[in-house]
Amino acid sequence: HENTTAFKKATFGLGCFWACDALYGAQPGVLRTRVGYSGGTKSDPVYKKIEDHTEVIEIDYDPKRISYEDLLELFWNYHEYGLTTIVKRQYMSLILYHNEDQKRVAEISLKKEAHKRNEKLITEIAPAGPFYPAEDYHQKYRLQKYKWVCDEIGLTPELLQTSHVAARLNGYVAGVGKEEQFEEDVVSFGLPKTVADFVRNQMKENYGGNLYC
Ligand code: MHO
Repeated sequence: HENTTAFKKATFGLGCFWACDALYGAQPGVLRTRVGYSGGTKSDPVYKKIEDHTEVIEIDYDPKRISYEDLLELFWNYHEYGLTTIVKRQYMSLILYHNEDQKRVAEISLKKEAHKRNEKLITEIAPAGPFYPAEDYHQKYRLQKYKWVCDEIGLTPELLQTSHVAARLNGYVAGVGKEEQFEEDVVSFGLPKTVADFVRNQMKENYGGNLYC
């Protein structure tokens, strides 16, 4: 419940959601992520029939460790298709706010960013409505490429949407996140050596982030 938990929710669309999942998943202060369809009016969209919805990421975050402003900073800087080119609704630039405070911060942030770039940005800001989780195979897509890793640490389809460990590893394998942070996670999560070695190697290979679809 909004008022009884320290965590807050943020919902963004900034292109293919596989990339968003990896970008946000490994940020300190992010508890969990899941990808899905939102922002439209039709019921029960699916990947093959997304209707008027957009691919979005839903983030549960600890506002004491990462602010909404920080999340927006990442948002502005990681649009695969940029902020000025109109793309289909599936990949549109979209901020879905969960309360008036997020709305206000997002509007200010958009103005600032447009001013900084000296361009009109296509980003839309709207209230968050129903969120439809995407099919299992889209969740933690980067990590699921390595099925043996998911099996090794017991990631069920449900955990792919709820697990903090899954969110972080999905970011790490795409090259997001710092090495020191990863080494701390290896210890605190008790990652098996095979998994830790593999992820460490992926981080090196994708150093700096290999996000896009
Ligand atoms: N070009 C990507 C898009 C995937 S995405 C989840 C593909 O391989 O289908 O929209």
